[in-house]
Amino acid sequence: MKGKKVIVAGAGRSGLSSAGLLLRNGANVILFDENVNIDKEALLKGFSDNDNISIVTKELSEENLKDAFIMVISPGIPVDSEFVLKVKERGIPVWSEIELAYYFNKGRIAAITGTNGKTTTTTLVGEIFKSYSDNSVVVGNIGIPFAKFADSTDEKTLVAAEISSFQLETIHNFRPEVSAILNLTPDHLNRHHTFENYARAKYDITKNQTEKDVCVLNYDDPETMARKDYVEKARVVLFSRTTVLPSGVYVKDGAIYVKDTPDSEEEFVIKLSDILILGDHNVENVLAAVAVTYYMGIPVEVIGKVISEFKGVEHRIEFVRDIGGVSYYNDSKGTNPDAAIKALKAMKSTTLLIGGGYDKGSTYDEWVNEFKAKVRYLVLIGATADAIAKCAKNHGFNNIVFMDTLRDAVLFCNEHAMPQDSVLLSPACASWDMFKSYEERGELFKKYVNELEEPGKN
Ligand code: UMA
Repeated sequence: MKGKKVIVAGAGRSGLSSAGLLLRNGANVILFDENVNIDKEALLKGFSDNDNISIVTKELSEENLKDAFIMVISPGIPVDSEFVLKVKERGIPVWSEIELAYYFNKGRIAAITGTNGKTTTTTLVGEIFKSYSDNSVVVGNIGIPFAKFADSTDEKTLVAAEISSFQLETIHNFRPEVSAILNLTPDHLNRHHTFENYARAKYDITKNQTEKDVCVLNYDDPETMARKDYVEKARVVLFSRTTVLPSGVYVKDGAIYVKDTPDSEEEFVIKLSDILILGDHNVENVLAAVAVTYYMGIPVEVIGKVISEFKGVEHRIEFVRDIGGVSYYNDSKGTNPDAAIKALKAMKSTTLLIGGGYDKGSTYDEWVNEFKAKVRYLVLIGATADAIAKCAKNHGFNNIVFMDTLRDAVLFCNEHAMPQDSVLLSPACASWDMFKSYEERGELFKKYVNELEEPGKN
């Protein structure tokens, strides 16, 4: 990259880390963002005076494109945006940030994708790596760009990478040693247009893997299994919560076992009763993490011990507070109907559900079907509020209220919840209509909940 002109598109987390990585390695960077309101000066301050970087907004000029070596795009930028197509027409290769990071990476990569459970599984894999080695990183869609650390890895670095479909659309050589596809349900259809395109993008995580590599798949997920032949060369390893497999990772008599081949001895990993994170979907996440780390060479004793101490991740069915017998849960990471169904199922009592947000083109019927006797009120916010309300009414659910802000939604729930109820923020939608990210939405929810007064206190 030394002396090369590289366009980095998107001045968010991914783009800033890409620019930093490129500058450290001698490239001349044009940081481009379509948003004319970004604060160029503040962004430039993040780089040193002698860095070879300029910032361009709105659109790329002919001069900008001239002699560009590659363009690195942030995951939030659709590959069919006008400027991306223009760049491609010029013959300028378009790389995802993950591809750029891979170019500089020397470490051993375990890459995890799937519709749901990615963050929990990647975090657990990262914890297992950390316990085994003092040379490991957790990166990717989880919020820490791979580009930030790629050039400080060495041959021994264990990399736990959460990878999204957006990031996979523009990989070229990215090749994890172990990949995992946890499950596939419709998500991001406004971006990928069809479920098949989305599933293909996920399976692209395996496209450069060789016979030496492993791809971990969920035996219990029909959409994933229906496409297992998309894996061209990697060895497929299955995990199952419901079936004792001839080989792979599975549950038997209330415990998790791993068995390398049908002829090998089965190895005990952990009893289900020793797992702290709740719900069947979390058992699946644990099984996936066992498979990934086992095939990265981590001893089962280490894997079992770390799982027994793992308490889960922020914004995913996260208990916030009990107020007068009402339990508040933050599931801001429930950004699609499938994730939101899992969170609702995990609630043990009648629930006041806060939902709605950015419109990704999802359908809500399956989610709404779960409301039945469980949801006391559906409190809707955001761009999808009307569509969700319409869908709920079609399914005979009418206890719906609309609120302008998340704070108002929390206040409504506080006023209307009865002792023993749960209040759950699990929007089934992305956050981008009202918030910067699901993290911001979750942090604000927790802030508003923590500001509520205990009953009887005036
Ligand atoms: N921009 C444009 N044109 C566009 C779209 C965006 O110029 O068409 C600009 C915006 O003005 C903004 C920048 O691009 O300045 C934002 O880029 P981005 O949306 O890629 O956001 P980042 O901050 O770089 O965060 C990205 C991921 N975001 C998305 O995939 C939307 C983060 O995943 C990821 O954690 C981060 O890189 C680090 O790798 C978030 C996410 O929501 C958590 N992911 C989706 C999900 O999990 O469902 C896929």
